[in-house]
Amino acid sequence: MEDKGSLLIRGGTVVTATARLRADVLVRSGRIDAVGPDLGIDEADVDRVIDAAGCWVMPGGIDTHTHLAHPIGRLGVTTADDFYTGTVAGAFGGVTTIIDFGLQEQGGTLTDARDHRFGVIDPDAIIDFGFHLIVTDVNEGVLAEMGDLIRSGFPSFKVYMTYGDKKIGDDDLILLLEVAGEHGGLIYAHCENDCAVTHLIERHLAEGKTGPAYHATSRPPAVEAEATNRAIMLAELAGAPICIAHVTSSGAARHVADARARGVAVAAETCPQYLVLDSSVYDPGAGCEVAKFVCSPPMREHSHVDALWDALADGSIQQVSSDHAPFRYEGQKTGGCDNFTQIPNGLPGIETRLPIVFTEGVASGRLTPERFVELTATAPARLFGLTEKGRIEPGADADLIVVDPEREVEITADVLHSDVDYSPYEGMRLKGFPTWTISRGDVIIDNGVLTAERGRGRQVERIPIDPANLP
Ligand code: DUC
Ligand code: ZN
Ligand code: ZN
Repeated sequence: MEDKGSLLIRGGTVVTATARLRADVLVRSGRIDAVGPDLGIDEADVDRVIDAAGCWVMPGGIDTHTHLAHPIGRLGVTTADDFYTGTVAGAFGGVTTIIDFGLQEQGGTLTDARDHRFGVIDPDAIIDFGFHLIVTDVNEGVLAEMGDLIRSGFPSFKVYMTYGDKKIGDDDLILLLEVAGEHGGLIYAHCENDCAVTHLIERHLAEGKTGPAYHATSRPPAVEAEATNRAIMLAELAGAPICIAHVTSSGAARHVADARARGVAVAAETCPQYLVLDSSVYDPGAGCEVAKFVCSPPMREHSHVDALWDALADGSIQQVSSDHAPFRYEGQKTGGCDNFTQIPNGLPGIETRLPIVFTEGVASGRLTPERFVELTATAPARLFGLTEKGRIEPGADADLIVVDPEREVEITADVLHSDVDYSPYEGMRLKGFPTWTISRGDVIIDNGVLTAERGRGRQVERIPIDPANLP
């Protein structure tokens, strides 16, 4: 692997969230040292030169929503990627930072959730990482811990408005929002109406509608739109910022856009699966194969797909993350062939996130290259308090990808690096995979070859969130 010395990336098109220019990038000691049209550096004076002619040089992707080595207690399964395979897959897909999760046990503290997670991540991660703390049990102790956690680099807290024993109610959500708002924290909310989901699941099962395809009809768009609006309203009431996780529907996107228009500090993300797949994946005729596409919220009818692209282009959704929650089809997803409630929810996607947004967004003309960078790197950094990442400027961490915009890859599970036996995107032809991925100046994917040492990833610095500074 490249050691920390100097690296010159010569002659590429540097794309940032605000500009595109032909420039060299000089990296020294893991940070960006200089960027300019012709830095006039003698190749003999640097340790390594990458010839980026014909390529785009962009900030490494920041994926703020991954579930690696994540236990789903109710079903007794854990996501199929650990922090090695998951971050390797990320690096091949141009990701240089992830923000994963630390789960509070019932009766446990958030500090324990944090400390437990370090031991799981540190030995394995090859890219930099942070994690959100998932609050499942709100009590006086938890509310008292939050200020110190926020000030010590853990400013974001995930909440589930549904999902069995992980769910919190509105009463607890208000308390969390108030405390987060007071100390510079950010609540990151999975929004689905739990009463409606529970009722619809029971009704489906009572009517014998148990196959995987019924997962989607048990969680229709109104379930998401209602909870999204409620979460935003509670945040407005508490005077706290909020980020809405994985927006999938036009109704939810409209609530976000309306709230932003009236000045509420709300941000939102969507994910690639909702941008290129639609509800046709839930074809009852496909039998158990449908389980490969079971995630929550589910994919929607095609009109919602168009609405999400519009929301990305017009700024009402600010970031694209993967919600990478990989499960193997054989042995994990197939556990629910006869009962959709037993299918672990989630799709693999850390490696294909940038290529999907690049291909379907930039190459197809829906997004500018600058907007691509904003959605996949610069905005996520700003939203979650990552001060050193997501931009190509002197002083920033040298987290970079070099992409040949014409190179196309046909997707199969075999060409990807996640520890799963399928891809939801089999057969798609995607551009936007990096030829080189650089993390803090180390070339970790070198012309398509993994060169990173296991465990080289570091915890990222994160600062409290200023609601006035949301993307
Ligand atoms: N949704 C999923 O489908 N998987 C992981 C968690 C989530 O919210
Ligand atoms: Zn979620
Ligand atoms: Zn998730």
